Amino acid sequence: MNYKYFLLLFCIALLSSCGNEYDINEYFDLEELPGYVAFDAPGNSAVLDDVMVTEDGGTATVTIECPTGTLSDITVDYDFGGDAVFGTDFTVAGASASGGTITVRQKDFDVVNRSNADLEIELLTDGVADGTKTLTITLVSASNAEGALAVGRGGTDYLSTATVIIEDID
Ligand SMILES: [Ca+2]
Repeated sequence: MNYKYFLLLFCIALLSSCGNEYDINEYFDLEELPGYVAFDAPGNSAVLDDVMVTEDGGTATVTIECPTGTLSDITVDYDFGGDAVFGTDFTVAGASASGGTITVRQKDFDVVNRSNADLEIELLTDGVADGTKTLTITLVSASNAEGALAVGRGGTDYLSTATVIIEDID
């Protein structure tokens, strides 16, 4: 017998000992990351700067993202707040005075692979000197085919509200 034979036996014994007895859960506390949707802030900031626009500025855009990724499209409900009036100071396609719904599609990725959707706010001029108006958009709920997702970063209040300041031009 030569040593290669023993080496081979040794390797087989070693490999078979690896088997399925190794249970990763004994070594790591594995927990599924809770999914959430939140407004996208530049960089990794947890604070979203107010979006400053004038009433003749055309369109303001805020982005809603799902950094945790999603296996199916996410339906996101949002509410409007502030003293900006829907239909007078701004409008959003498909929305009503209280708010609306936007879909974060599973297949729409940005460069860092986060599913995201742009919410476009059309600004309206009114020909009236009515001062600066504030519009807040607050994420209320989100769900995909797998179930409910949290809103705000990691389910907190961070990045759950976007504020648009609409300056008067009259
Ligand atoms: Ca005005």
